[in-house]
Amino acid sequence: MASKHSKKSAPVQTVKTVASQETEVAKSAVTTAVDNCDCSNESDLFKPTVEQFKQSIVNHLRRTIGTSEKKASNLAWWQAVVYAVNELVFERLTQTQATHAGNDTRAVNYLSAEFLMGRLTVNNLCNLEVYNTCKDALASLGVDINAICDEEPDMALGNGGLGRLAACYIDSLATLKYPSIGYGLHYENGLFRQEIRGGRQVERPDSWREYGCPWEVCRPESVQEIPVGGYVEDQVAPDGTIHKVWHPDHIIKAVPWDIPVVGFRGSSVTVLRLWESRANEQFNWDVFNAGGYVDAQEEKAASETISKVLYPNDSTEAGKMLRLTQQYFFCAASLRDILRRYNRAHHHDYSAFASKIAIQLNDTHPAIAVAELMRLLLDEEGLNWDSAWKIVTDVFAYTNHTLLPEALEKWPVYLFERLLPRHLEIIYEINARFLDGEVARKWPNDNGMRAKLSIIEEGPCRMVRMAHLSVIASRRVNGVAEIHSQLVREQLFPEFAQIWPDRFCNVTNGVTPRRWLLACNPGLAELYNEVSGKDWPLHLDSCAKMRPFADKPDFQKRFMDVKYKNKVALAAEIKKLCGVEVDPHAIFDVQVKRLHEYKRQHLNLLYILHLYRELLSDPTKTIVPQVFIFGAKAAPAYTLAKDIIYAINKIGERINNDHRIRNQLKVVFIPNYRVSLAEKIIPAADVSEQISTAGYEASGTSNMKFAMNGALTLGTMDGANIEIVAEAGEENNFIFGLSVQEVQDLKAKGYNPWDFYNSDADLKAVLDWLDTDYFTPGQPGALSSIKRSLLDHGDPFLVLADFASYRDAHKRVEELYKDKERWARAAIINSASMGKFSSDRSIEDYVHNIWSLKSYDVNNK
Ligand code: 26W
Repeated sequence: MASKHSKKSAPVQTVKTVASQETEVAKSAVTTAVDNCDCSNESDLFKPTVEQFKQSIVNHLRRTIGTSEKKASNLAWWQAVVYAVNELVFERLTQTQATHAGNDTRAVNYLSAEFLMGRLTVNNLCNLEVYNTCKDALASLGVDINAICDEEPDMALGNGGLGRLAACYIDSLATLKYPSIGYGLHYENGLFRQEIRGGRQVERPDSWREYGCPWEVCRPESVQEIPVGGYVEDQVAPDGTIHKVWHPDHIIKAVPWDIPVVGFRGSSVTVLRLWESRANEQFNWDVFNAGGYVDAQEEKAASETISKVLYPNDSTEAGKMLRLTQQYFFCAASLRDILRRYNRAHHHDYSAFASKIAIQLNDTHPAIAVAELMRLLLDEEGLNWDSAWKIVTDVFAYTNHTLLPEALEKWPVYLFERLLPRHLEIIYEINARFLDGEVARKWPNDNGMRAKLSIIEEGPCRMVRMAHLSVIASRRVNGVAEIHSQLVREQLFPEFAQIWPDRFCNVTNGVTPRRWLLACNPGLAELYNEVSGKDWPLHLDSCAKMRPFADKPDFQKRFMDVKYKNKVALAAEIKKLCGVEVDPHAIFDVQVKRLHEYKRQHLNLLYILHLYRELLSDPTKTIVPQVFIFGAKAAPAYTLAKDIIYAINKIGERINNDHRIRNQLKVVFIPNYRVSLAEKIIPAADVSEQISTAGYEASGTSNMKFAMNGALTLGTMDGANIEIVAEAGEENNFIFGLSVQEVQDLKAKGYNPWDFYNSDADLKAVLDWLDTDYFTPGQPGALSSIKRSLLDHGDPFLVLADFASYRDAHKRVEELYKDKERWARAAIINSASMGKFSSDRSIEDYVHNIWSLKSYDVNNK
């Protein structure tokens, strides 16, 4: 791959030409909201003219990629555009880093095993306010910007909510000009690509950088060496003190790849640094010389396996050595990088460390960083325990993203013994001091309490509880929505909250309005430009200015026209991807998210069966036409989740081809749901299905994206749904089902799903239908596992208990949709009420309650 900064390519001129910029914008035939932000003169960022941008693209096409305008494929055009954009981004990156270095700033280091970035081109063009410039430049070359942007593979380096949240937070950190860096893993294969064959999910590898990723830049000067395995030796010093010396049996090379993320209007650039594992050639050389050529190659392969693939589980812990190695590998590399930068200014004087550095643990996946920082400070920097522990407990903070017991990470002690013997010793010491200190003081001689709070879970296979390690080492522990944070404090960690009441707090999640409104829904963004002014992507609260328009018929029409156009575009996409014809006048009812029993896609499916049955029982019956749209990946080993995908596809097939129901009902499963698809689906949704069992969805973030884009929420009182309807009004949404308290009471009392099955004839009929071969001709029982889970296996997520209430809520949806004005009004109010859910607000909460950062205007000199 050619270098990013080809010396031969003429850089675009760094002269500000606001006037010529405006002329170019005026020339544009179609002006969208994205286009419009090009001509803002809010920032002092350099913006090229159309001619300059065109020159830059052509130069890169010819001189960086080595092709010509005539021969270039869409992929080549896309790469050339990225190189042209990168000239602007790198300029700003240099300015950002100079500003931060000059001020010896305090920074947050966001450690996350996942960053679900999606595509970057439109987002970066938009944030730099050169989307229109680029579009016109390409048009003058006879190239359609949409076609080439569609060439970009998604960076799917995450499973779902937690990974996408990290990506939104990087965007907000850059936009709000906070010194920050994201650290993660440079997976060669991101989340699997999903194909649907015969209705079933098939996982294919996702090689997102097979042909190179032009956004990333390798930084060989910051390579780190990471030790693993081996044993610990106790060395007695002449003064009698014992020094721990770790003799690792492997060294792995950590190679950093940087992806610069530019904030809105180029405010600042935050780097995402992803570590790739490589064999340490120097180390292998000895084996090689000793005649072990093949052994050396094997060792090379093993080292390079570490960053090969993202684990596709989003709730069950794999318990695999490789996953623990991944976690340790990226944390160790990141901490060395942090220490190296700190020491450049502070020369191994650690007294200012905690005032300069905050480290955020995105769930427990990076929790091993706690032990690794202790080890670096004790063994390599020579600090004593108390000083090192003080630093550690001052810098770390931990975000919990799930209460599911099977998702709480525990690692077998024997894995630690083999991989991280010194870290295990440190964890034992942290644990002993905690149990003999805080725990003994609060609950003297209480062995039950010691066992309960210990980092080590005793049993036939002793385990390290990563959540306990995280809580003990962190100055703040936060949940991701009010209700979730309350459950974290009261039910997950009640004793820890008794010891440290001030440690627990809430930061409700948010999403970036730049990607999830401005870039993905230009039609609606244009309306916001009109009513709220062009700064709304920076101050989402100002969208409330749209609320008074909710009652105005002509505005309602414009709002719903935007929605309709988005639905037409999605209908075309559905035709292309699923071969199914859907009517854009129908209700687009959407459930897109990972497939999990607690998210209850099967509750949705039971309602669809109910509706289908109603239509079949009365062939003259007319309903509001409805399209049920699903998108979901299942963890490859999660059999029931995969069966639910199969059921959606088979039931959809039968319904979509049943002429008796006169196209009033359609069911589509869009394969390979990912960020770039979400950007097309969400703006076209009428109804947002957020139907988790109350108490199980920590927050949800698509619920915010849907509401922002004018969908009405059909949901339970769970996660951030509660806060969303508090902002937008319960009367403008469809709330149903048991509350968190009611779920817990019912479970405590003893829930029996058969009671619901036996007392609701409609529910019984749809469940029994699953045992027939109606949807899987010749294969009776092919869908029975769903019924079995709901009856024989006790329906752990109370699907049957919520069915009737869900069915009623759907009827309310249908009723309201018939009243075009009232629907439009509710849609507008939802969209206009989402100010709170900008990730900028979340980041400000982190900054004020956890990180204590200052923002810096980037000096453009
Ligand atoms: C150990 C395997 C594993 C992998 C990932 C367990 C758990 C996870 C994540 C914590 C799952 C996840 O993405 N959680 C989601 O985080 C979002 C961002 O905070 C929330 O909005 C979702 O409610 C939560 O399910």
